[in-house]
Amino acid sequence: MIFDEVTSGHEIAVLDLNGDGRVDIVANDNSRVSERSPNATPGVHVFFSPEDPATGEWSYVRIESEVAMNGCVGGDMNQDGRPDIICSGAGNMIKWYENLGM
Ligand SMILES: [Ca+2]
Ligand SMILES: [Ca+2]
Repeated sequence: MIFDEVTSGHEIAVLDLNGDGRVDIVANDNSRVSERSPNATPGVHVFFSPEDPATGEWSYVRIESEVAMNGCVGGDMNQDGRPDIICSGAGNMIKWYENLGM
């Protein structure tokens, strides 16, 4: 298991976000924080693959925590050589997360 704290996982995209040759994982979470689920984790969770994805430690960053997201795809929107993430989510929203490198 890579992670077990996605409240309501919806779709997954895989692409190499940090350019190290290993595909990384973008996981959507379309849960909503409410009285009944105060610990929901809506948004977009990103996992960077370690050298050995089976035994290594994945690094994790949550790039969206405000709104529920349903699906993401990768694509280099601004042609800077780094793949960006485009997601659709709650509130009729389509959002572009620019990959600023790391
Ligand atoms: Ca990678
Ligand atoms: Ca880009």
